Amino acid sequence: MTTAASSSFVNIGERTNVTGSAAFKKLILADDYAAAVEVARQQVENGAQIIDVNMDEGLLDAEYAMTTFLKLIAAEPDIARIPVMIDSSKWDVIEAGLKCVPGKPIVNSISMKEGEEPFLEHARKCMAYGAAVVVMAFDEVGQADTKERKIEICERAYKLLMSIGFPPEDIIFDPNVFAVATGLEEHDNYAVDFIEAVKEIRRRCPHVHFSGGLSNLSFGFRGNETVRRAMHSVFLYYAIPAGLDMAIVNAGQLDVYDTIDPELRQAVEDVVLNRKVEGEAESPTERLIALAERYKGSNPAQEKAAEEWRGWDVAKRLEHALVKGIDAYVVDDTEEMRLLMPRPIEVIEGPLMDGMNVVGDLFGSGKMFLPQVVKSARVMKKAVAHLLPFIEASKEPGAKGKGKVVMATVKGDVHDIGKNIVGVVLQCNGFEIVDLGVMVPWSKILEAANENDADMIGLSGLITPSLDEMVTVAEEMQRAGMTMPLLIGGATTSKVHTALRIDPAYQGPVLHVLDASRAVGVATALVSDTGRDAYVQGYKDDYAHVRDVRAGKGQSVLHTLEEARANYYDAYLSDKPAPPLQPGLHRFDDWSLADLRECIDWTPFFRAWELHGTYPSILDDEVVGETAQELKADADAMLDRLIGEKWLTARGVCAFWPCARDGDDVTIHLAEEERHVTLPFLRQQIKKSRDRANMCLADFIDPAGDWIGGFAVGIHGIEPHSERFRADKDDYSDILLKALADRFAEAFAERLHQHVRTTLWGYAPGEQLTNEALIKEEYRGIRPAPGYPACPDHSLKPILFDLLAAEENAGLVLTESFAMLPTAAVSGFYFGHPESQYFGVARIGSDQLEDYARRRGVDLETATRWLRPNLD
Ligand code: B12
Repeated sequence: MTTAASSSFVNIGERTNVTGSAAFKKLILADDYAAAVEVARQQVENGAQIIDVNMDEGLLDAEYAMTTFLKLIAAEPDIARIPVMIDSSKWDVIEAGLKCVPGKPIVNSISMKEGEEPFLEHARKCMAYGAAVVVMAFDEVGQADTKERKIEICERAYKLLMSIGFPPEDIIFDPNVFAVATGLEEHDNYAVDFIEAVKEIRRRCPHVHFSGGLSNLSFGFRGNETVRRAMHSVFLYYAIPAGLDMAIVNAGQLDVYDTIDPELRQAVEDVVLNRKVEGEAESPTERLIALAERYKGSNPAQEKAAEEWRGWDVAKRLEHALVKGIDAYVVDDTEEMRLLMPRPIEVIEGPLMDGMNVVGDLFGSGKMFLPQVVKSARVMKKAVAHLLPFIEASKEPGAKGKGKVVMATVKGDVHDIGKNIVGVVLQCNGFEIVDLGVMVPWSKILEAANENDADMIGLSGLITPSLDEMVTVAEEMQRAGMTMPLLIGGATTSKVHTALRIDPAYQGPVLHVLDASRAVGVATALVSDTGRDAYVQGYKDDYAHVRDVRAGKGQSVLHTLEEARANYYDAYLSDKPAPPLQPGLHRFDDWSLADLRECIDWTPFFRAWELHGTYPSILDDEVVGETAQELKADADAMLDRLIGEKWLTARGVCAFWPCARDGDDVTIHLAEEERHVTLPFLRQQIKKSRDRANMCLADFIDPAGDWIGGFAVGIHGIEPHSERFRADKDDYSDILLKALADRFAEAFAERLHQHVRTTLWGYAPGEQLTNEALIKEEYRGIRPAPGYPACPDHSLKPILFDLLAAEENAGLVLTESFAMLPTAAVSGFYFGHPESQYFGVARIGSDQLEDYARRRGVDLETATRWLRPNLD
């Protein structure tokens, strides 16, 4: 930038952040700290003047990762010369980090989100460590969006900090950079609000500094780098003179203000400064959106390459189409190739397989990502479909694959995204897949494996009851004297469960496979003539080792149920929510999909496609960013269509009931029906360190009388579209649609909960949260779902469904394993007490098992089956 003020402006390096950089996360997860230190070094070499370190990732011991990394960079003089920003949403991690930074650290961040006391307690600790702090403009009500709220919160925080003697020069306010030009008028003034608030806060709060996350601003223009860069530069051009003195930014992604195309610069300035031109019909946002089209993908080199490949020879064109996932010309090219080859089968075995081998190699070496591979599969399938009639007509045997895999989601379970992804990836690598679909009983799986002379069986399952069903399949394979390998996959499956329960049930090879990328290596090894036995033995040994370790390892120590109950969570019951404003049952037959689109949590969507990172920063990630942008663009295009053409219907129901806690049960009183319904909950029994309670959801309910709610939502209508895509050999669109339906289900649950808090139950009428805050669940009350860790027993669903008449009111049904149909569905309970929180029940003792069986009125065997995951 060319501005006088920019010389004192501080860039905060953002690449040593596991939530923002997939590459860094990969290194940390792989324990490759030496390479991770190099990332920090590169940041410094590229001009970062502070480096932000964040280790908030579910799979990591964040405290360990933070301290290990900080100690390592402290030992590198060229890195240690610049300050470190310890970035975490968990105070324990921040504090652990503070202990290992030799120089002056910066804590990112503290806020008044949970009130003044925790805020001041954290501030005092930072002061004791001599740390500077980033103070977010966030209070008990929510994140500040207007100029007034930003000023009010920052001034209040400043006064509080001054009252404890906090050095003002160690305060860095982050008044929240939000997206502008989103199409919503209320967002138009966000940048002006930020800039003006900074000016005013600087006046009212002497000596403080200001920071902000720049990429949020241009969020609406994801995928359009030119416009995003221009927006960042223009924003800084005005915000720096106002007082912004640092920002989390990729310095390489800023343009020099004077070199921005003047027409674009003018349009961006009008947006950033919210300058409406008198007499102009178009708003600044509309003008920028129209102009932005011109810069979309405006990469001259790419455009030239796009034309060039059509001139290559046909084998090369086929390879290119496969690698790039372009299906526009594949039938013509395949036909051209067929005419050149003596036999149609050779087109598959020759150029098409060669192209897919390139795809397989690129995927295997991490240079291609799952969405691209699934697109490649679509191209391959279309080419093969074109050739099949010719192959059949010539009465030749089909192409010889690497091996045949029978795949199925087990009985009672309805999820198939994971299975379908694995199937596609294996097909791309030359395997033939016999896909039996979902809810497949063991007998059908065994039958299909025998009939097709399969090389292996692959089982998938998402919810814990499926784990038992997998054991049944293994037992039946053993009984039938089969020897073929059994692959196990799906969200709740694990190496430990496979070792403890499935492997012992079957003498043939049993292999737990974590994800689609690994499935190829495993399947290939299983069909190899040479390495197979040693490979399988490796797994058998590994599982035996897991069993030995388990046997030798003392289990976590449990309280007796009585002791655990005595250590219950003592919620302050006077704070219980008032009775609902609109009690009774509420039915929603067609919730607006456009509304739900607004509150989609995109991070799990990317994870489903094996693109790891947090949305929206994943779009800018240096490794997967481009793929993520393409995937998001495809998702947006499908959303436009499916909303415009009304493919899906969001149906839901919720209700509130008077109730009381009775031990670990919550008893619902249905006065009109003159009956009681009992909701039995489970209590944590593991002995805790410090004075932590042994929680049970019933603890958040008043024995003297209270209220509880329930809900069930589902997304209907996917089938005809899914079938259409499959008939068109388009797995990519099929998986995309299913993943979007899941996002809608989750968004519906979130949106309905919000409606409940603000309106129906109405205990939080003034709640105003951004979508980000909603996703982070920064609200009062919880909605635990049967199957989630606080409420792990899926068998509560029939009770909930009965209370809600969920089939009649929302068209939802349960399978024998308590999975819900349609698949994209969520159900759960509402707890409104301000202290209600999520937790994991974890392992329970046999005393609680017996007690639970008694409370449910079932025999011990049934209760054991329901609670098995909490008994091991
Ligand atoms: C997204 C999600 C959903 C989506 C739908 C998921 C779907 N269609 O698969 C929605 C919002 C609809 C949903 C609903 C529910 N969910 Co949910 N959900 C998740 C979440 C966050 C991610 C799952 C996912 O989509 N992963 C991406 C896909 C691609 O991965 P995948 O299926 O695991 O497949 C990969 C691998 O496992 C492997 N693989 C899979 N199959 C196979 C097969 C073979 C042969 C091989 C080799 C490999 C392989 O390769 C795949 C690709 O890499 C998980 C938590 C988590 N982090 O896993 C909870 C989770 C799975 N859900 C859970 C629960 C409880 C539910 C509900 C029952 C809650 C409720 N009461 O409403 C419902 C059930 C819905 C129903 N219809 O019955 C629990 C299950 C635990 C349990 N105790 O059973 C989890 C683990 C959350 C938790 N921590 O408690 N959920």
